[in-house]
Amino acid sequence: MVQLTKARMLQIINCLLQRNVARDRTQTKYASFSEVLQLEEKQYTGIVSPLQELAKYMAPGVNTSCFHIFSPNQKDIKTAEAFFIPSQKHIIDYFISAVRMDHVPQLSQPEVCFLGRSNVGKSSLIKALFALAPDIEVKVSKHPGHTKKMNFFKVGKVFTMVDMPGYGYRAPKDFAEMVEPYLIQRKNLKRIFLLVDGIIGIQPEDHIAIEMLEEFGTPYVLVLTKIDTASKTVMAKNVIQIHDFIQKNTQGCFPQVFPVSSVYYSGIHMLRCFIAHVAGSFHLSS
Ligand SMILES: Nc1nc2c(ncn2[C@@H]2O[C@H](COP(=O)(O)OP(=O)(O)OP(=O)(O)O)[C@@H](O)[C@H]2O)c(=O)[nH]1
Ligand SMILES: [Mg+2]
Repeated sequence: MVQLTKARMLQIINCLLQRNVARDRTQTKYASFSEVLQLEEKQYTGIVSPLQELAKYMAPGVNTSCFHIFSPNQKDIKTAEAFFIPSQKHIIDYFISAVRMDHVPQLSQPEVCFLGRSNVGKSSLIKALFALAPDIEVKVSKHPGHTKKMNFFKVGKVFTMVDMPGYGYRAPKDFAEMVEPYLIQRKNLKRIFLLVDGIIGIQPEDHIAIEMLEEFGTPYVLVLTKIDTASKTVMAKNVIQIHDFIQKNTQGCFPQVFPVSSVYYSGIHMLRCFIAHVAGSFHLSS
């Protein structure tokens, strides 16, 4: 196991957990799972399992059973992380961009895609998931409507991840013509990750997207983004409301949400493990 110096440990803690320090995102450091394992329990939980961290801010008696549906152990998380580390034999790279389904080559490897309102944090999330492959360029912008095409990234021969253009404000005009055929026809699409802003919750445009996914029948999962921008109490309330919504109104949605911060990498190790799992890359040992 990698031994951390005290200075490096402090740097990780500062970068990942302090919300009140002036932020210089270019200097936020990613901590590998081996490094996170050496942090104190509270810090470990905050980074690896934001849901469990938020459970502490909920009233006694709130049903948190759906927080443990996907509950990998440390060995599983470590195994999943290895898929996101590039090597000569396991090349992780941008593959192709497409604006039409017929521009996308058929691939046999499983695929997952990231969908959501413009500016919700799709590209940032993919960039954070690829933190161990820093040569990959994933373009992020503070201006909504930045990603205009479906951008495919190959994770070796194991699976592919697709960054979608956003819907809603400043969406590409041909969003529906581009994205709907992909969602309906793509045979190797294993899971849709629908990103919802963790602070403002499910918006009217997201309800339309959820209705559409329910109709298409492809399994999907909600990822709550930007959790670093609100207090834990606000996030805890939102998580309860969203779980309640999923339980009452959806069939195809995974009953557990994945809260993430792409700035502080909270929830990223867990989400990698879920992606590798739904792509069929490995079986959980737990
Ligand atoms: N604080 C914080 N900001 C974030 C996070 N994720 C993304 N952002 C910011 O949100 C803005 C939009 O991020 P993008 O990743 O480009 O959003 P997108 O969903 O890909 O947007 P489109 O391509 O326009 O659909 C950028 O300014 C990001 O820095 C996060 O976890 N925390
Ligand atoms: Mg984008």
